[in-house]
Amino acid sequence: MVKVPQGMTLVVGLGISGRAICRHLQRLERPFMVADTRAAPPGLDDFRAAHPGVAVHCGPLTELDMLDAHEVVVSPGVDPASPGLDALAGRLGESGEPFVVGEIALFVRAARAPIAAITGANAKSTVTTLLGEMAEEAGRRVAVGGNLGTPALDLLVERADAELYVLELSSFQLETTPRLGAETVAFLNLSEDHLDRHGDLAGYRAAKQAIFRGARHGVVNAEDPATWPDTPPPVLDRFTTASPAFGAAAEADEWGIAVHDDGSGPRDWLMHGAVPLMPADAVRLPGRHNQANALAALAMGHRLGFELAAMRRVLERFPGLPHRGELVADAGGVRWINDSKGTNVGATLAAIAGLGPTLSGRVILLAGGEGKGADFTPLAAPLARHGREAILFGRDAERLATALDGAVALTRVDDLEAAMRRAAEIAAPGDCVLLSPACASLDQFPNYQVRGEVFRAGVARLVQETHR
Ligand code: UMA
Ligand code: ADP
Repeated sequence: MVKVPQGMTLVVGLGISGRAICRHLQRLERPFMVADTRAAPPGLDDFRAAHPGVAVHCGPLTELDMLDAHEVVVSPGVDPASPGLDALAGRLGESGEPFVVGEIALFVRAARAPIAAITGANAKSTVTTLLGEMAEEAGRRVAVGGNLGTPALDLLVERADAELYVLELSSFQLETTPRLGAETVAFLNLSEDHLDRHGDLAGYRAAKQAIFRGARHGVVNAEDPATWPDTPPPVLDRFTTASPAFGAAAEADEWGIAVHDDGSGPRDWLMHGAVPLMPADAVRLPGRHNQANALAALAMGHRLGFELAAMRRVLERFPGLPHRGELVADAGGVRWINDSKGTNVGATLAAIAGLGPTLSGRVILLAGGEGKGADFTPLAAPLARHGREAILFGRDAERLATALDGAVALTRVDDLEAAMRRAAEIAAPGDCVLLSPACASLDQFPNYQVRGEVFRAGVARLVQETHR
């Protein structure tokens, strides 16, 4: 048994978040040591060089006696219920907070500017980026990060002059944050993801509900009751892709989409209650699901006092993030779309339902990988309506095939490259080849970005071959 010395903070995980936690503790001049469950975590030598004299334990956490530690700060990828940590559940530290916390708990203690935080199963990065750009366009000194980009604790030094923090927060980060106390938060949507960690959808939802703790303003999805708070903040707004309720009919301020005529003819507009904001088709991001994302960002930006004109300019120009519904090629009448970030069923559903109705042909779906225990059957109905074929690869190809059996033609292949070759053979003009795997990539790729890049490179090759 290795004893964590009296009063020392234990940092668990030597990844991006763990290293940011170590840098923060070093700045605070707090003594700490580090544990990683792997025998030889990558980058260990670099870490030792950056933190000489800091003890590092590699191997099972059950080999550590943590009881005399000051507190334990876990990386998001580390389950607080895992062996070695499970016995500490419910125990309080010297500060009165839980003994086991995460990076965001340390961030909340140190941050000196208001926080705007975004969670959901999908669209977090898109809404976080939109709100960050809106803040900049409105002239605010803003720091953007969290689960996306720069770790939250590094923002404290990289943007020490920030007057606003915009954070994307995952369920893993929220689960270990006792009280966020944000100025404004959004819970965008909920669908199955990370069930291998949270057990079931109720467990996943409960972790995300932590975003509302101490919040002064919240934004939720009127069409997705799972996002509604168990304990509502003082002010709550809702967004919907239908007409927003307003006046006496509204339970909360609603942001939605309704037909409006500004003199140039009736068309769909984004609305704040009865107030028209901008034509829906002026939002550069494609599809109804992205208009919902725009409304969530507008509701948060309004609360933060950004002027509408600045927020509109951002929505009119923002082209989207890579690997999220990204048009890679339009060749021979066939569109090739990279939605490699579609790592769960909810995201793939949104992609098929958003794209399907816009096509003269049909969707050829490339899907598969690590399904994280999800139920794939919700994909059957939209594929029956819009699909030409689903080409399946990766570890959970068989489970996908069982769920989609009878809904759409199915082909099983070994990997993404083979899936793309098959798609090129069967695609007809008007079709869309959509990589939206509904699965994590880790069985065959280092991450979803590499999967998306393999797709991009493969499309470029296929397009060149067919036009030679
Ligand atoms: N580790 C252990 N034991 C474990 C699990 C992990 O020792 O049981 C160690 C690993 O060996 C590794 C380190 O901890 O050395 C990795 O930690 P981590 O998995 O927590 O990942 P980080 O590199 O610290 O990155 C994390 C987030 N990753 C996860 O939540 C899985 C990053 O989000 C985030 O950007 C970063 O902190 C900074 O906040 C990525 C992600 O995939 C983008 N997030 C998930 C998602 O978006 O779906 C939630
Ligand atoms: P996150 O950070 O939550 O993973 P991203 O903005 O990176 O979110 O998008 C992830 C996936 O969700 C992409 O595949 C994208 O096409 C899809 N998506 C975007 N908007 C929505 C929405 N409103 N509902 C469901 N899925 C969406």
